Amino acid sequence: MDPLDAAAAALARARSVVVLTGAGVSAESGVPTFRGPDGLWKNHRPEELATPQAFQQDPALVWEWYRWRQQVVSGCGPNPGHYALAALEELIEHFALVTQNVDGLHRRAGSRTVLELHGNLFQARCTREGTVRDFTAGDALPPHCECGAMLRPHIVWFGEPLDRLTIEEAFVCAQNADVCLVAGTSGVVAPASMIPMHAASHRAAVIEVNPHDTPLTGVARYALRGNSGEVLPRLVDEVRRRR
Ligand code: BV8
Repeated sequence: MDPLDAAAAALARARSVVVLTGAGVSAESGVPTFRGPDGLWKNHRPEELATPQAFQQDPALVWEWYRWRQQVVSGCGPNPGHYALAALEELIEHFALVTQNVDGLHRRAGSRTVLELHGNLFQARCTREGTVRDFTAGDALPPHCECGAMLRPHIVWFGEPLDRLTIEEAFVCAQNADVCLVAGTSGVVAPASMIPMHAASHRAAVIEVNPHDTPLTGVARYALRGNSGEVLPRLVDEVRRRR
């Protein structure tokens, strides 16, 4: 059986599905990935920008990078891959979409149960009170909270822990999943990359959607090689046909 048909059959039988997405799902929306040929990190090393130390050292530089990323993402919209995942959620009894992406495109495409492991580009957090608010960076960088303390991007940087409740919920979903659908991630960042392993170790069938092999390909029962904007709509159409 064609791997996509077999993967669709597994999804059609599933009562519980967990999805893990990475930057590749937003690539066809025009949002640069992190580690691809035109990746975000190409111009900057992660240590320069996505760490608490970088923010401590030069908060204005870090905010300039995030303001640029906010501007890039504001000019982008969900692509057919995002919409396919929102449609899949309506077909599955227990469904959770766990994303490493901070661009907010899954919710804009209509996905409802979205766990944002690494935060959200359009939110900021007070460095003193910890309060989180929707925030679009303007000219005055770094921005400050009403309390006078500096605001930081509400993003999980390297070396920082993820929100405990969010990552715990993601692992519970993985533990209970019949199928784990992984799309658009290089699988190099932990603990997100451990979610498909956790699902597989609790009997889930793993489906990987990516143009290339990744460190997660080893746990995938079905490896669907291609762009998520093309593969995911075909996959969900097949699931719908079998339902
Ligand atoms: C933590 C925020 C603990 C920034 C990000 C050594 C070994 C293992 C782990 C570690 C280690 N040393 C340190 C660690 C831990 C570290 C880590 O994993 N490092 C890696 C780099 C080795 N992790 C952490 O630090 C995490 N925290 O562990 O805390 C702790 C506990 C208690 C107390 C203190 C600490 C925090 C991780 C979060 C880091 N923040 N982003 C920002 O976004 O501004 S990670 C960053 O990478 C992004 O969030 C991104 O989402 C994430 C993963 O990248 P991908 O999404 O996979 O994107 P990438 O470009 O890499 O790949 C794209 C893929 O898409 C490719 O495969 C490509 O083929 C594919 N693709 C391209 N086009 C398409 C496509 N697929 C489909 N369709 C297409 N069209």
